[in-house]
This record gives sequence, C-alpha cells and structure tokens, in this order.
Amino acid sequence: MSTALGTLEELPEDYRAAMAEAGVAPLWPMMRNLLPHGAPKPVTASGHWSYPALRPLLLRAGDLTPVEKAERRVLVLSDPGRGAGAMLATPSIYVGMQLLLPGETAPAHVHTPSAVRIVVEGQGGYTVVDGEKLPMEEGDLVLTPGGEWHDHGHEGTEPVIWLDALDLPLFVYLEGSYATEGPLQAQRNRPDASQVEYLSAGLAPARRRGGGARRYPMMRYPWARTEAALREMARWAGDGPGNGPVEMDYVNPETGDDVLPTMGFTAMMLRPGEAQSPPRLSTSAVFHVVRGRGRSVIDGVTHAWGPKDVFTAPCFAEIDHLAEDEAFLVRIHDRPLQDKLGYYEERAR
Ligand code: GTQ
Repeated sequence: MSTALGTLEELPEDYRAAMAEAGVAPLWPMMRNLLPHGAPKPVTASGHWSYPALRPLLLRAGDLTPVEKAERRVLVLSDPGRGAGAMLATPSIYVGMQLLLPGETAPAHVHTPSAVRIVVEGQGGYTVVDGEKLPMEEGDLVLTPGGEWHDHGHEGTEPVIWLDALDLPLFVYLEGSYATEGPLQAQRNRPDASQVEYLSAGLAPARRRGGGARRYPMMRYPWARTEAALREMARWAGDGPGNGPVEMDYVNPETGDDVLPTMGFTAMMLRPGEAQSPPRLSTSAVFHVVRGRGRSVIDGVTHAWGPKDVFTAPCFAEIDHLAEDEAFLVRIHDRPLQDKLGYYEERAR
C-alpha cells in the first residue's frame, strides 16, 4: 500500500534500530495509512444483530448477574471489523442492549460521555435525569447527556430492554472517560418536560432574561409523537414509494440544534416496498429498527432485518435500503461532531 513512499524494510537495519532507540519513526512508510488517497479506509465493517438472537443472551445475563454487581447489565455490540470484545460499533459510537428486571434499580452515576436510550421492549421502566423522571415507552428516545446524574428504575412486571448509544469511543480515545457513582438523586419526580413545557413544536416556555434556560431542556422524545410526525410527512408527500425520504432529526426544542454535541439521531419512515439509496455520508451510522421488515445492502453485505434489530454502516458506506413492510428506523450518527470538526460530507452516488 505504501510502496510509492518507501517501506520500513528498505531502510538500513542499524538506522531502524537507532530510530526506535531515539523514540522516533519515519512518516513516509506510514503516510498513506494515515492519509489515504481521496477517502478514508475504515476498519469498521457493517454488522447486523438480530433481536431474536440477542434477547435470550441478555435475559440469561439477568439470571447470571444481579444489577447491583453489574452496575449496568449490558451486552455491547462489537464491530465485526475489530472482532470479538470490541467495545464499539463504529469509530465514534458505542451501542449496547441493557436489561432491567422488575423492581431493579441501576444505581446513580454521572460520566463524561453522553448516552441515549431507545426503548426496545417492556413497560414500566424509567430513567431519572437531573431529578426529572422520564417514563420509558417503546421507541422513546431518552437523553442522559454527559455531566448529568442519572439512574434507571423499573415499576413494571416484565423485563425492560433498551438500546444504549454512547459517544464513549471518543472519550476513551481522548483518555477523558470516567464516571462518578453516588446515591440516588433525592429529587426524582419532576415531570418530564416533553409532557409539560414542550408539548407543541414551535412553542417554548417564556423566560425572563437570565432566567435559567437549560442546556438540555428536553430529555425525552416520545415515540408516539415521532411516528405521528413521520406519518403526516409521508402522507403530505404522497403515499407511493419513490416520493423521497421521510426523515426527521431529533433537535433541541429551544435552539433547533442537534440534541447532543457529538451524536445525532434521525427517525426514518420507509413505505411498504420503498427503496432508498442515500448519498454516501462521511458519518458512520447505527440503524435501529423500531418496527417493520426489510433488507439493506451495505458495502455489498446484505442484512435482512426485522423489528428491534440493529445494523451498522462504516463511514462513506454505499447503502441501499428496501422495506418489505412499512418500516420505522432510527439512524444514530456522528454528524454533529463532524459538523463541528468541519468535514461532514455527502457524496452523490
Ligand atoms: O446506563 O448509564 O451501556 O454508564 C454503558 C455505560 C449504559 C448507563 C451503558 C453506562 C450506561
């Protein structure tokens, strides 16, 4: 790969030894690894995790390891490009499936990375963030931004399972990842702002100057509203396939910005039989199937997906989706980070 710029082997042995001794390395043999021509060469490979395969493994973890011992009972989805044990799904995104059993509490902590939960199964789960109690209903998207105390509880009778998405790989790379454990938050019943202050798009609470706007004003995005919005968008665009993508970004209702500094979330609806071939994006992505069935070809690999499955795409992947039934997906990506770094890109197919 790097022959044009010379290889390490063609340098004299004594010079290589002297460089290693001096704690230096020549750039030129590594130049094209660090800066490939024209586009990155991802290590990440597209993966697919079927929910029917994951679910029994996760329930078994419930038998084997009490939540008090695990702190968080999670199976991490390992990027196939990095192999078994990889604690990341794409270069910037960690995803895991978390299980909470009836009556359990996942203890309070705060950490530097941000997390988002997408509820997969079960009733009665809730997350408390900064004193606000966020009910977790299927498909809901719940933020626990970095620096905010959070814990999880369960008032229902069946297992609750959700998908965690964290920008953890970035924090690990930066050697900035750590958590602080603490007692359960004393205040834990402030009502969910999505039900009180942000009931209607375009309306936000009036505030006096200097009066306490929160950095993360809305922590819960109820799925029922997301689905209704997508359906209305699809209806307006016309019901047939081929009428363009029906997609909505999750945004901060005060600013219209992305919900978190690094991770972005886009809800997608695919009509029955609809095919989508989006441009190649510089962002990597994790797709969560809220509902429906279909198949996606990602860099030549076909994933036949069903409800609650997860699949991933590396940066600049070539992606073709085809929905069999009506399908709802949430795409988790890192466009907010790439926008800040100034290199987000879309390449036409
Ligand atoms: O629920 O706070 O999957 O701290 C990984 C780390 C979940 C959590 C994860 C965490 C959490």
